[in-house]
Amino acid sequence: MNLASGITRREALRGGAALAALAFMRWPVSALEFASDSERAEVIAFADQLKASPRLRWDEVSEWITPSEKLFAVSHYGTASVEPESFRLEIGGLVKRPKSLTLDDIKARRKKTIVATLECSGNGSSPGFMCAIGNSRWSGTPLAPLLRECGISGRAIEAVFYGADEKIEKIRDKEYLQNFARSLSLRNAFADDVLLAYEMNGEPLTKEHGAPLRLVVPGWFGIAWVKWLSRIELLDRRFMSKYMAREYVTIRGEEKDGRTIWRETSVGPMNVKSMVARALRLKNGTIRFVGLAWTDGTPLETVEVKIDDGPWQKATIDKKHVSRHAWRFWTFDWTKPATGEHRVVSRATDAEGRTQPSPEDPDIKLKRTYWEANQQWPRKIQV
Ligand SMILES: Nc1nc2c(c(=O)[nH]1)N[C@H]1C(S)=C(S)[C@@H](COP(=O)(O)O)O[C@H]1N2
Ligand SMILES: [Mo]
Repeated sequence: MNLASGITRREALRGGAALAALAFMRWPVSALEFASDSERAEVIAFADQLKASPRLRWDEVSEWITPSEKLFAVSHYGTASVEPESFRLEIGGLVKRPKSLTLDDIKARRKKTIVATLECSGNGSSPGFMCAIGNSRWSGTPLAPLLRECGISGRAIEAVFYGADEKIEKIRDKEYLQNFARSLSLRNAFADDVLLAYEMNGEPLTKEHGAPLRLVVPGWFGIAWVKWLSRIELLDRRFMSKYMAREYVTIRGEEKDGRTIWRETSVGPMNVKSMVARALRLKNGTIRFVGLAWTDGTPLETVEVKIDDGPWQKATIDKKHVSRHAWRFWTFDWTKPATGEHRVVSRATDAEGRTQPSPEDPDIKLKRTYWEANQQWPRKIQV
């Protein structure tokens, strides 16, 4: 069987460094990826209609690394133009040694490359908002050592990341020019693999994805990955911008002692999630479902598939495991499909025992804003 990237299982088992190197390459793919020549598959279109991002559709996802031109983009204040020559990253606020860095200063620092899945927190919230997700190779310099060099005051609790994009926003009835901005607690900002990134998939960042510099926060929803990064400010209190505290907030209820307690939180780490991406009919009549699963960086434990009202059955997760922040492909073979219309759904569980909820789960039923949507997504198929 061909796996995510087109390598056969035998090749995959040779493993090791060669595998890691292979995983970074791109393969030309056919629509029949995930089935061998002898299995000779054909794609079965799902009967449900999902409007996807104009760049990517679930049934087209066949590469582990999303081709750069297929990655979605979300820019709330339009696309900022930042000249690399005049670019400066200012680090200030509660630091003993403020800094102003050129792009060359940043590129001269230790370079690190990671593979991480970028997902908009609205992804999968409705049939009209799908595939705002992709898996990319990000290169840049780690944030933590740079912050340490600035000598952070013991009073600081947060780092605020400002983009160069700006807009006039109304706050309590008055208008203010605002830069797009999000904060992370120091604990989250110091996490391994948080990068000041200047490359995506081995190429300089494009303008729409945040050139010349963006924040990469593996395991966090896209809103935290500030593009056109221009300033970092250390604060001794919680930062409350529009995209921290008024938009991108999740309102969730919890039933307790006969009443509902509503909790409003800022969008944060990603949730364990999976999706049935496509269906292949093999020559022997088996229907092979191919899907994806991802987490906040917690190891993925299982993916299970349920057909109609049948039991949950374990899918086979692709062995390729180059990065804990990257999505993983999985497959499930339905060996005796009956003709007619069927419903197929997947659910992922992480190593902490957190399972992707069904749409009827209180976790989703009592969620009143659309962000952080990780409900199971049933697909319809006509056999
Ligand atoms: N400066 C800035 N950064 C931003 C945004 C923005 O509007 N301005 N949008 C955020 C959102 S909501 C998402 S989902 C990701 C999308 O990243 P991409 O456009 O590179 O795909 O960028 C985030 N970073
Ligand atoms: Mo987003």
